[in-house]
Amino acid sequence: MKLDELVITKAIVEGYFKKLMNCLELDVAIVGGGPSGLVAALELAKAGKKVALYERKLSVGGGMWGGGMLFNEIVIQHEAKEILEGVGVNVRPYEVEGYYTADSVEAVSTLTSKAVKAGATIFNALSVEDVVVDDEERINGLVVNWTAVEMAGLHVDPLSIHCKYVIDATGHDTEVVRVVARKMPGRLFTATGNIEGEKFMSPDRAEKLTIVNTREVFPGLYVAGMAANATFGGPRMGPIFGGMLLSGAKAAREILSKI
Ligand code: 48H
Ligand code: FE2
Repeated sequence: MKLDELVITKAIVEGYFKKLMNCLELDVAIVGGGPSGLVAALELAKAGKKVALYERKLSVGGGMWGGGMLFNEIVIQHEAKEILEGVGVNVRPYEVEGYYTADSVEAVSTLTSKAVKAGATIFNALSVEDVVVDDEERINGLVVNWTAVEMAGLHVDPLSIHCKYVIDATGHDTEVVRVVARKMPGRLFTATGNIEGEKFMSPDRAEKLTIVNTREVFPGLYVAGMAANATFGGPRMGPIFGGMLLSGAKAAREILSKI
């Protein structure tokens, strides 16, 4: 066959346009495609909800690709084993009981593939820069722009989407919550009403607190993963990823109980 560059161009533009139009009104919008965001997307899509995930970078996976200090292995604890095994990741028991390891590239790629096949739409290279708030001051949408626009520092206005719930899964920087805290100071469901900030490394406490801290932080906005600890003042845990996976699953479960 003779290939035609205009057919190729039209196929791409039309395909993307359909995805975009189909995702203007969502059940759940997830910001950040690290381990917590990917698991949340997977679980919500499996439950039949309309879910899209927005990721600033070209690739999803966040901090999981590099394992610990670029050694591309992750550690997970017993409680999270089922999440990775459930999607078919090879999880290997370590010699100390309760600890498991997995290849980080296999974990990211498999979770991503399963989330997409379950029906989640992933928009990469898009950055979330703000939220939409309704008349009752409940978050009901996101404001998004191309990452390329953000990086170039261009003054280009963004576009918006609507959703019933937002999950901030943006990691250490807890970016969506940060916008809300800046625009509505003192209104978060934290002890001070503001972002408490991440604390020093303490894996055992951190992993447990990640789950406790996975909750609604402002009407319509949940936090998951590292963003949950940064928002509610939990410690960091280093390269153990069970808490991130379990947190994404909890955020999905809690939202599913409401919609
Ligand atoms: C679109 C955005 C935006 C934005 C950020 O950091 P992540 O991997 O997030 P988690 O919480 O799922 O996992 C945390 C884990 O990777 C980690 O760092 C751990 C366990 N650390 C322990 C320690 O002690 O350090 O992924 C967040 C993703 C990234 O891909 C960002 O690019 C993306 O969110 N992101 N996407 N719009 N405004 N902000
Ligand atoms: Fe980290």
